[in-house]
Amino acid sequence: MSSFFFFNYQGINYNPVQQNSKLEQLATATRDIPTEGEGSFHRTTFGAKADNVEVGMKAGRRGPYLLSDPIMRDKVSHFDHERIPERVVHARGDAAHGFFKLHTSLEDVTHAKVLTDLETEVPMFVRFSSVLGSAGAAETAREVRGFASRFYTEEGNWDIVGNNIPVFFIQDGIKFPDLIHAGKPDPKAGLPQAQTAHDNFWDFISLSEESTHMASWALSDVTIPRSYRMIQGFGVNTFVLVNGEGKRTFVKFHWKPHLGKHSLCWDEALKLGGQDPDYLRRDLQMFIDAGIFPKWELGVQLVAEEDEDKFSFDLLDCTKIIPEEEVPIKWVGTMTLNRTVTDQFAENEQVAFCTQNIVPGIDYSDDPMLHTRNFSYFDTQISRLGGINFSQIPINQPIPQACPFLNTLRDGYSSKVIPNGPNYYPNRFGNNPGPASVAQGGLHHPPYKVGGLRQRELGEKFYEYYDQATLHYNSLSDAEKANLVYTATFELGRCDDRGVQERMMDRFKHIDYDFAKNVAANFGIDVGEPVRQNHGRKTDGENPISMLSKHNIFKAEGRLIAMVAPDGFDYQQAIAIQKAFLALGNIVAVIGTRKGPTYGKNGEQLDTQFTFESARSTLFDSLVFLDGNDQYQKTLQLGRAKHWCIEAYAHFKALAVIGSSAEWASKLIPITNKIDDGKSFSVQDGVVVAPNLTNQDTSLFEKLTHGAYDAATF
Ligand code: HDD
Repeated sequence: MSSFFFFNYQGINYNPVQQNSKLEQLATATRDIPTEGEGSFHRTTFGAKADNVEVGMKAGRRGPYLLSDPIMRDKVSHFDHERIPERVVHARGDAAHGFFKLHTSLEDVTHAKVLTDLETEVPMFVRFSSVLGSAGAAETAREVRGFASRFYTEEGNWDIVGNNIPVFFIQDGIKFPDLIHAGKPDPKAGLPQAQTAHDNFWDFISLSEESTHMASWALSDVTIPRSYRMIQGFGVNTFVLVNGEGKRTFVKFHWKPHLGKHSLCWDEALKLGGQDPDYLRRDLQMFIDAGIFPKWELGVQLVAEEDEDKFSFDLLDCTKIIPEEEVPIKWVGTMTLNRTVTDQFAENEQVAFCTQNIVPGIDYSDDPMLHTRNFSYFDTQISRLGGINFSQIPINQPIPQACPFLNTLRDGYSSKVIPNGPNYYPNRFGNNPGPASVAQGGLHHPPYKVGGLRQRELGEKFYEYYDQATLHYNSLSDAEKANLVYTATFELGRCDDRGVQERMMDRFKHIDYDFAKNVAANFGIDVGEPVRQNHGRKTDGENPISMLSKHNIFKAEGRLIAMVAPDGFDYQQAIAIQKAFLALGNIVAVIGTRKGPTYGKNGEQLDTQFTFESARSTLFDSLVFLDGNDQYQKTLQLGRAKHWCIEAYAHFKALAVIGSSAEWASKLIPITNKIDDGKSFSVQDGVVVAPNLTNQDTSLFEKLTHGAYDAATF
């Protein structure tokens, strides 16, 4: 068990993961470092055992260093070259292994095995990331999130390199360098880090009408996710599926988290940035290593080739979604992440996702972003990973049993294979690595009509920028709309250029007049008259478009629970609650006044993982204040303990206050500790209040945990 997490999990055993073909291949590249015995000597990179790795060779005991010392040179020189360029975007990320299991075949629209074979578990590697921050940036900064997934299929590697937002800022990838330059730190000042809250970024957005829709997402709560286990993923670009007859069908890919989508409060995100800059990485690893595996459903939206033009927007324009009410999502399979990486550099850093990586049965559409991306991802790896042979790095190799090395591509920096066979085709040797027909499983690009004048242009429908921005705004809940105003006020409040602010208010006016007025009021800007009377489609009723709405599912599952148990707590109750939460698939941390033992009211002992000082309420999804004796209650009078309760309540956490803690809490937060006669507990404003709870029946605690989560749903 690694010690990099907050604590060792109580009651949950590390769940060893089944092997799969990709993990087997990675195992052959893994070098275990023996801890003792003959093999534990340090060897130089040329294989010799070093006689000393702590003191170098000198001319005389106190004399100058000798350059002839091979051990020092080997060690220091390797160290000098340890760093490689970080990704130009998405530098900060975390990754995990897993597998995909299809449950609904798409055989009518594709012959890709991964989308038609219901039996095979396909190995996967997924990397979550933030976009602008450098490799060490705080993870709770407000950022768009990357969701890059690789399927190691028997027909080759297939990558969906997506984000947690279904659209993008720009329509043509040729603008990407400008977008990113505007978002990254200013070249003179070198700041700010991992933020869009500055003049350059909003300057670019305010001058790029097409960005308006994505800006409405970037300002929404999805940019401060609670966990990578709780984000959606979108392929963003339109791809094409191809069936055995060569028929083409447009497709958008979706990932939906089983745990629901869940965001932090802004105040939490700000605090966590300091309290635990690795919050999301730690969360992902902690839960996977605890055997509580995150899962996502893969969904597709399919549009027949002949229906391409029936929409008010262009299917090739990645600043637009296909609304679900027009094309429902078909859910076809489940991805489970069940193993963390062995080495961050070898796997997380060296994985080279490329949008161009497709398998037979999948093809590209003419989305202009996709085409530039197909160029860029491959291109960037050549400098980032030191040459053209990056596909030979273990994490990037296709599964060797199914996809053996067989081509005439040769040489280049750091080739890791010894090719034994002809290096040209066709050849006279009879072992030609030749092309495969469709029947033999070859990549198939069926013909379709392209044409027109050569020009630097976009499709006509690309030039409508606002309808879907309004659609997105309309589908937000009232709380989300209010947050949008706060966020826009924060982001533009960090801009000093009045022109930038004024232009953004104009953009906002195209999204929604009231929204623009509410933000503009915080800047003393008069937004004037509405721009359009009937702008954008409205959604009827309660968020009918699930892709857009937040769908906050608070479940007592996959959560981190703080159980407050300083000396004098009710031990029986603590154990029952802990069991109930663990059985539902949560991790429970014990909070006391000292790290180490904490003692129940009858002297029973539990180990704490945190004290009120070593953590804050922000780290947890839910807090339980137990019943306890006078000593326990005395501890709760500490300012810090009260702060935990008040802060958690302010952040809309699911809380439970039991026995004597109910009265204590009723003086801190707006709840009453009186409940109806005959009731075990009441749920008030997301807080389970149980002043008379003596029953240690586990099922009651299970109900209690659910009660708090049900009540916290808004
Ligand atoms: Fe990109 C990385 C997602 C447009 C150029 N991008 C990168 C990653 C994700 C995305 C998730 C991280 C991959 C990883 O974890 O290693 N990018 C997107 C999405 C886009 C998008 C959803 C819009 C549809 N990107 C985009 C354009 C370009 C790039 C238009 C260039 C023209 N992106 C890159 C890159 C990166 C990258 C420079 C940096 C590191 C890498 O590729 O491997 O090539």
